[in-house]
Amino acid sequence: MPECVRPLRLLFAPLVALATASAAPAHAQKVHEIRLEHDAATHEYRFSPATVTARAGDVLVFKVTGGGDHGIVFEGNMPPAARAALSAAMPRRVGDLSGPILGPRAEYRITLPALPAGDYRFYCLPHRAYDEVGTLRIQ
Ligand SMILES: [Cu+2]
Repeated sequence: MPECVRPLRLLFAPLVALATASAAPAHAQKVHEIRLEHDAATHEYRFSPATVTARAGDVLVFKVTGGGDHGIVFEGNMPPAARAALSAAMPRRVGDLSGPILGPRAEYRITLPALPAGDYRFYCLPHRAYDEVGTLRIQ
């Protein structure tokens, strides 16, 4: 290597390393599928899985697989900043922390904002009385 190139390489190597590090996500984005199901035999409505462990940047994909219309509402017992961030991340909201009514085979995606670690409970509005509830666990 020519002598004049070497100092330049020494100068740029840390910069390249820095740029590469900041471009790489801290954690690969994960997609979590949550089905909204109805069991005709037992008359149960449920989220499956009922508990999802996720992190900021992950995507929750709610998929209606049966039981008519569903809708996702998060319970509001969380710090105001978390409440505002989660609400803002919910597309086509009809109210605070309240998603739209989802018809048969509908999908609803939420890309998670940064939230304090803990459990965030949610329920299905039309099937609240049937105990269709779930938990988002933030690590
Ligand atoms: Cu439901």
